[in-house]
Amino acid sequence: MTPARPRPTRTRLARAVAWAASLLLAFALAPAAVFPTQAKADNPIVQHIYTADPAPLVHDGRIYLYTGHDEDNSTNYTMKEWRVWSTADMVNWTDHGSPLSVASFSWASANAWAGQVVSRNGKFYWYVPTTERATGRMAIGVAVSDSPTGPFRDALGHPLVANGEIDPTVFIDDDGQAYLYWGNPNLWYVRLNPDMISHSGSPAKIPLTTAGFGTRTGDPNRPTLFEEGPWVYKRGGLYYIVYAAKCCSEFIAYSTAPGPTGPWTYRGTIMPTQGASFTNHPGIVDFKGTSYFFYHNGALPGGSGYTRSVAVEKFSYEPDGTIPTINMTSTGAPQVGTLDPYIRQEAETIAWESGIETEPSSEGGMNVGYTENGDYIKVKGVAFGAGPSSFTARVASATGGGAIELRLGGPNGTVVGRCGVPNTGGWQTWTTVSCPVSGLTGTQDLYLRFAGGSGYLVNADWWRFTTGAATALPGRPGG
Ligand code: FUB
Repeated sequence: MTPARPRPTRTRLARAVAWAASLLLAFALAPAAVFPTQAKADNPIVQHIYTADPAPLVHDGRIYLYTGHDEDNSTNYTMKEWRVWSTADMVNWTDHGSPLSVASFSWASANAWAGQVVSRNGKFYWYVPTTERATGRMAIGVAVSDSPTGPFRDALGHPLVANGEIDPTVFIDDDGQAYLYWGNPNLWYVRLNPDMISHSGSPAKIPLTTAGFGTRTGDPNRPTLFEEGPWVYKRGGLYYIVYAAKCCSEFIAYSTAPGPTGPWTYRGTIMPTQGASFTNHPGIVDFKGTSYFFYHNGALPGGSGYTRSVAVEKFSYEPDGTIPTINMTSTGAPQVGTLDPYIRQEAETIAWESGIETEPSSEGGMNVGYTENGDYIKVKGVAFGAGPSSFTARVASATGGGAIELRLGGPNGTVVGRCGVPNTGGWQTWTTVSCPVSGLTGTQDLYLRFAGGSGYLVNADWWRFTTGAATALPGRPGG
């Protein structure tokens, strides 16, 4: 019998109902491209929780993606924590969990909204908007860590700036001067000191002129298109500010300037109003020679303006620096390189999944859990080369009787290996199992499918393949 173990997030039933509802809605209302075809999709990037407000950071050969987390059934920005994901290849994303939450700030009471991480002097600074308990108004806090995946701690014990406005972005110019920008309905900036946790001078408003930020009609209080979510960077001597425009629904627009504080010139739309979320939120980086645009929509089952999902598209600047129109897709960005199956890969490194959840592992990092019969993880572009002979995984189970099936061609495709998982004595009591594999050559998408009876089956922390003989380890080869 499966011990009582409530799922941390969506239940299978809730997902199924939401999925059916979203399909009906998709056919009735929306462009098909926004709703993923599961076999081919790489967008949205994360499928096991709702994510919002993407903020990418390139560091040491990976993109670290910082997001918010819309709680299941959120109906008004129910957001308690921030999350971190990373990738080396744009399609297989590792879940690093939540190293920062509202509770990390003793002075905050709610609302883990749109932030950004920047790196300086070997440290990582996470600027976030959250509600200040004392005033009930939004303020900007800053947390710091020695690692891009945390843990992060409140750097100040009080807000960095507090004027009731949101959505910080930080840009460090070539001369070393850092700027913090934020705002809704205004657009503010202040110079940060080299310590990145204090500022010099007082916050100033960037003039929101129609020449700089376009013309909004129908709202005399907001004559320009600037709404929220600024993202500032510099490319080829030109300063860019990309932002959510108009409300609601929002689209993504941008302006450029010869300097970090302007004067700004409105340059038009990047991403038109699309998707099932009335907000959108931009983040742009260059990675391994390609430019990427991150955004959010409501493309997951049950998705909406309060249950959003982050996604990514590749793009190229025009020769004059213009950003082209970018549309939401379910295919996402192409893979850059391949995944190496002969080194340890985290089980929570996922291109696409069905049914799984993740949770903090007692051995560090995260593990995959709450797996039931038929749940699967797809890992894309795995470079097997001449082929492995065995598969090894770090697993735990409080029930036993489950197995990890290795399949090619799809979650129900050809079985190339099957590793049985015994009852290890608990969901966080880990052991290593190995089993022989055959027929794995070249570069292939790999499906790790959880199989067994009813109830939860297997927790998985990491896996790898080897080319030598399978090591005799606990577990039952062939399951
Ligand atoms: O996620 C909460 C808020 O919604 C963000 O701060 C805004 O940018 C909008 O995406």
